[in-house]
Amino acid sequence: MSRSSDTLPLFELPAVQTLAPQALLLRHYALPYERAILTAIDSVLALAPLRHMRTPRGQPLSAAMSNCGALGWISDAQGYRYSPVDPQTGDAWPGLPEPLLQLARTAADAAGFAAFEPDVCLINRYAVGASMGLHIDRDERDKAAPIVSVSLGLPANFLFGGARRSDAVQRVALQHGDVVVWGGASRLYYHGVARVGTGSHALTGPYRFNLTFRKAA
Ligand code: MD3
Ligand code: FE
Repeated sequence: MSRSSDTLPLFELPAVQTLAPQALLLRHYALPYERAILTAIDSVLALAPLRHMRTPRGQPLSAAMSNCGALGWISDAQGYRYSPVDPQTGDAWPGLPEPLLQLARTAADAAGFAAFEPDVCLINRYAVGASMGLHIDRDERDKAAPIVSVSLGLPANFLFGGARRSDAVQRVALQHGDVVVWGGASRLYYHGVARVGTGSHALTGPYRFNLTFRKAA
């Protein structure tokens, strides 16, 4: 059967890309669940609104954040840490919605990390122009558990370095529905997000959302 080159691309990015040993990009993995995920995010944000946390030095973070799960990541004058309560309301963080939990477990499993049980989902919302500087996620007790990230809405260039701040950085375009599982050595690599470019997404408007599922306790 002949294949029409008007309608089909000659090359497609492979569905699974290895960014580093044990760092797997699952392209569009979350697409079938996009509406369920965004509905779950809305339900969380109704109880724990997005806010710009401040660094210990008092600078507001560029991305607005919230959390769901038994713990949530927070930053204030006291430092970076996980807290069982939302400091803004004094209440426990909203529970991790089942569709999000299932997505995180399934993606981790597909990347070779069986029995991933996250207790945190950090929600980052980037407006156009927002970014995240190079950093390492080191506030979690269990560094052997992977981190699962889900990108939604506007695309962004993800910056992925190495174990040292001076290591070369690769740029990876993360698109709506992309899931990345970060395990092994890559779990402790420097990473960040370049400024989000102008645009509007059909489901999220002028925003990029990123969910990171973590095992913090
Ligand atoms: C690689 N978020 O919340 S997700 C963060 O797009 C964070 O919002 C970015 O970095 C974002 O801490 C990047 C991809 C990601 C998340 C955690 C990682 C990559 C990672 C931890 C270790 C190595
Ligand atoms: Fe990070």
